[in-house]
Amino acid sequence: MAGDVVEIELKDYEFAPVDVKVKAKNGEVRFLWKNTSTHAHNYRILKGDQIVYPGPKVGAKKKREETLKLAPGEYEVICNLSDHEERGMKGKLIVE
Ligand SMILES: [Cu+2]
Repeated sequence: MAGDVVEIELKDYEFAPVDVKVKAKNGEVRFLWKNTSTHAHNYRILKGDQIVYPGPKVGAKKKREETLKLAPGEYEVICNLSDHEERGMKGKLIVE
């Protein structure tokens, strides 16, 4: 993915894009989450059973921008609010 900021839309009930591949800069990745839906969502980053980033709630129609330290590798991402993961809010994050 080109650009300095990884932009991810939070929708009812999916991430767009679902899967993200990004090159870290100095071990960091800058994210911008845009919740365009009418429910709160989050973007929790997991490595196996470990929570790498808890993913604070992003309220309906709100944005959140944050820079995260992420080691290269493959991560799972979910929205862990309510039953959103089962509804389809999950994807992959690959950091190079
Ligand atoms: Cu959600």
